[in-house]
Amino acid sequence: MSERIFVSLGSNLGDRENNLSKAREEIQKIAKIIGVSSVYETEPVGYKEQTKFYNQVIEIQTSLAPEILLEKCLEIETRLGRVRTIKNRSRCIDIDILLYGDKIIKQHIILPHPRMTERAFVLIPFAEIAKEIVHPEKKQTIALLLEQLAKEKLSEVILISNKHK
Ligand code: PH2
Ligand code: MG
Ligand code: MG
Repeated sequence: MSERIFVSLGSNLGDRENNLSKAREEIQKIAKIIGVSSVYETEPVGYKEQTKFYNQVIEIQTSLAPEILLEKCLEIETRLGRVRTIKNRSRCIDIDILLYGDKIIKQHIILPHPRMTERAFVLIPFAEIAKEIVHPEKKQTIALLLEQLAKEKLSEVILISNKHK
C-alpha cells in the first residue's frame, strides 16, 4: 500500500479559484490526484489585514520522497507567480504538505504540518475527503481533531464551490 499523502492549497491574491485550479494542473504532472475537497473561502489566520483565502485539501499519490515533493511544490509556487518576501503576506498560491503517510520528520521539511491541527481552513476540507485518517503524532482522527476546534474558528470557513474542478 502506498502512503496516503495530503496537501493543502491556499490563495488570497489574484483569481483565487483559478490559482487553485492551476496548482492542481501542475501537481498532476508530478503526482496522481486521487481526492479533491470543495473550495472554501476562509478568514486569514495570523495576519488579518489581507484578502480572504480560498483553501482546499487534495490527496495525492507519488513515488517522490517528501523532500523532493516539497521542492517540486515550491517550484510550482514560483512558476505560478509566487514571490516570497514578508512571511504571511498575500500569495497567489501556497502549497503545503500536510501528511505523508505516518511519517514524522523534523528537518528541513516538518511533517506532519506543524499548524494543521489548529486550522479550520485545513481540517474542514481535510475531513471532507478523509476524516478517518489518524494524525501520526496526535493519534486522533481528522474528524476528532476538527470536533475539538473552537466553534468560532469554524464560522471563519465558508463553502464556496463543491464543483471540485
Ligand atoms: N495560510 C497561512 C496563514 N494564514 N489563513 C487562511 N485562511 N488560509 C491560509 O491558507 C493561510 C492563512 C500561511 O501559509
Ligand atoms: Mg501555508
Ligand atoms: Mg507554504
